[in-house]
Amino acid sequence: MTERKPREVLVREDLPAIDPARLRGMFDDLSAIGGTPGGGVTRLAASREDGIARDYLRDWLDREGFRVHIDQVGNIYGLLDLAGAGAPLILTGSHLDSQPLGGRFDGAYGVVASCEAVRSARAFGEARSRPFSRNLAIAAWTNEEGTRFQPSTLGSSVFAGLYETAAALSQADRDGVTLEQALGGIGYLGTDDPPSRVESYLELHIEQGRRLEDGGCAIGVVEGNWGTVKYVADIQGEAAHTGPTPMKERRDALLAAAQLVILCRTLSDETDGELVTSVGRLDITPNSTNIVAGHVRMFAEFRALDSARLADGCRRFEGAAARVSSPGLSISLRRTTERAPGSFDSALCSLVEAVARIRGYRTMRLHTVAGHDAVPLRAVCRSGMIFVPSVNGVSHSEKELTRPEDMEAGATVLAGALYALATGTDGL
Ligand code: HGY
Ligand code: MN
Ligand code: MN
Repeated sequence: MTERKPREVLVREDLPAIDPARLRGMFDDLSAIGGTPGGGVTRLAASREDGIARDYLRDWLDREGFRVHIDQVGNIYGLLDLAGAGAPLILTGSHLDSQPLGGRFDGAYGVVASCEAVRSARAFGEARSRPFSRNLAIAAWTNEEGTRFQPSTLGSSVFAGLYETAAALSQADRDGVTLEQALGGIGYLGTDDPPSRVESYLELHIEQGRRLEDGGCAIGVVEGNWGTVKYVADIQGEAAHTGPTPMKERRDALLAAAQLVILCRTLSDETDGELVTSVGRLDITPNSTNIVAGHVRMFAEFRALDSARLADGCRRFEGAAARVSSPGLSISLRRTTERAPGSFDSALCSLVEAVARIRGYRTMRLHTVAGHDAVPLRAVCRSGMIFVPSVNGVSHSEKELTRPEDMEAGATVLAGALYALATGTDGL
């Protein structure tokens, strides 16, 4: 039999709708947990606020009849046995942790929409007494953001076997608190096995860029990801009085860091934006108004779609860092994240595109510059992503915004794709 494409197999009557009011209500509840006066959230991984958000999700999963598993790095799984215990699994989800003074939508929208989409797909299937051939599950991944603990996408990378559990749990934040201690402190140091037999993972997320908005499209079909390299540099100089210390005797760690910050931007400017770079955090010691900085820990990151472009930028940065050293001033540089450019599953892209078009949404194919849990998941199953527009492309900011109609569109497409995958009507 010739393979039939989703668009020939799927029909509108075969797709579940979602309840926009329920979606909005759950999203508003979650946005209030760690909500900030500026309209964003601060819900760092394994913080007290993250614990409250996790409790909220777990209570919802319990009420809706999911089996809840928590694994050794605090990943939360809500499992629905719709097709029997040994059936393959269709997984969806995202992350609850946020940036400091971050946006309400990044991660949390995907988790809430996954809940609404799976709930709707189950009800739709049961109402039509159409047998499910796969089980459905929702995941909330630990420490996707990589702001409190490095690297980012930590929980999903452990799930995918790309990062050792013990190494993940030993990661410490800037106050020396380990992930293990923090998860223990909020009651999410789990012991359950993560789910197995995961056939496909589909993540809904805000675009965090402005291509969909500029293109007038409601749904992004994410074909792949940019590559990313993230660094931590420790620059060791000498603390000294900012007054009497002769300038030529100063070993100023902050001056050295500043030179590297400017270099990062120069390297990007030379590529006309094909390489994006940033230094978003400097930890200065002693960090006093009148002490020459003795030590600086600097967090830098490089991203590009083209791996050669990324490698060239990193090579030049690493070369310059090596030249920063001078008598009394040293630098050590290490990579905390290395994410190669890659592609998501093309059949999942076709399915998302078909569902969106049947639902009447304009689509655009694009790549993600931001990292997501769907990237490490590629190592263990078919993995795909759906984007919805970010107003003005703003993210990792309290101003982050996605319009209600776009939130609804994303959840509707996710519900349709999950239902098609779980009933084997996807035509893949
Ligand atoms: O893109 C990032 O740095 C994060 O993993 N979302
Ligand atoms: Mn995210
Ligand atoms: Mn983010």
